[in-house]
Amino acid sequence: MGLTKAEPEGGIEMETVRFGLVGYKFMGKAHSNALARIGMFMSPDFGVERRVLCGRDPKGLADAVARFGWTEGETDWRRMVARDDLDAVDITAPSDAHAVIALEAAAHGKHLFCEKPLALTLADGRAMLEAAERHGVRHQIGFNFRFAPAVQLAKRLIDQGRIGRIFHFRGLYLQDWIIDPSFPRVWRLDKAVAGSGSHGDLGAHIIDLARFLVGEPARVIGMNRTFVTERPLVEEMTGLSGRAAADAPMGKVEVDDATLFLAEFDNGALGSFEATRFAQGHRNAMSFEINGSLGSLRFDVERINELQFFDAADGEGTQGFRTIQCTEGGHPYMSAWWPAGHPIGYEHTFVHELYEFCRSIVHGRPASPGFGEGVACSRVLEAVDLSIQRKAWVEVAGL
Ligand code: SOE
Repeated sequence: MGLTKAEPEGGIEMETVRFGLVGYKFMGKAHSNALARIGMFMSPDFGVERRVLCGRDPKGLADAVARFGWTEGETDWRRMVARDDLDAVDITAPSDAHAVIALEAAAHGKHLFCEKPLALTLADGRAMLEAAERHGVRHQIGFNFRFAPAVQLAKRLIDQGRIGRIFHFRGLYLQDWIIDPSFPRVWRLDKAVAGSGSHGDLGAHIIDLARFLVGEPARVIGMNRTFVTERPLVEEMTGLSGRAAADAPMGKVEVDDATLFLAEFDNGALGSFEATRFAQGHRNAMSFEINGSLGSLRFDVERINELQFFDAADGEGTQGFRTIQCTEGGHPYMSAWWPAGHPIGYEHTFVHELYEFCRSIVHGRPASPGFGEGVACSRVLEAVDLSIQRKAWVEVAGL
């Protein structure tokens, strides 16, 4: 699958990755912004083109095409993925559409980027991975927090052995946007569309970070709760907001509002995971702490530029968690942005992940994290669900 050769600019031929994007709400906006920033900040040896934006509502789509800088709008994703003037398809549609779009786009030889969770089921995720591999296309899943420089530093310190043998991983993803029972049943609360609630939407991120930084959860046991079991059916929704008519009919909520679980990792470390949308006061608080024999690390997305590091090698009287500002040129991606000390934010993690995805396409190498990481995450998600049903530990490897 060749890439277009843009018109030589000053005699330098650039390859251009031409994107189709499915979805223009919250994640579609984040991805549109990211694709627009790559050329300006990441100084790539390739171009990135926002060619076709796809969405169901013609009016909303036309507005998004204009505001997010896309060349065209398309209401039929099947027509879009069949186009021969696209190299990559980026899927930010609700989770129930991930597999069907990815399978068809792969069959048309399109490189694939897909938001998390990979699919509604482990089986669908496996089918997406198999199709991408069979059709020889690059594939990457949107675990964007891996691309925060502070998380990359945590990975580097762990790989260097700076915190030694790991005993604990503690992951939290706390939100509170649906604590009001009158908040309507948007797609993230509809089991048929989202598959799960906080578990797949938020838990997926902390599971992925645990796998990225600590190891493989080998066995898990969990519990969950749906605190509000019915909500007004939604008229119109966007991202995390929604509006329901005063006399809207009510619909059952069958997804989890909170899921907590324990894990034993393959390397003997212990893990605790909490994903909830009912943590009053926490709008989007994702954090983790890792404790080892030689030190500890703490990360909190609300302080996304910082990594807290406790180094047991520090002398008596000088020990304590130090705060490392990961805003200097030596930290991954930071030299692309601003001078030392100027912080970046949540949206920059999307720029970094999509930049790496484009590089994998242009340089012909596997993208990371690939769909295989999404499948591994889905195995943990499903093992936890099984453990809740069985009220017993479940071995992840068996799935
Ligand atoms: C909604 O809970 C959401 O947008 C998630 O879907 C994202 O993955 C997370 O980063 C922010 O919150």
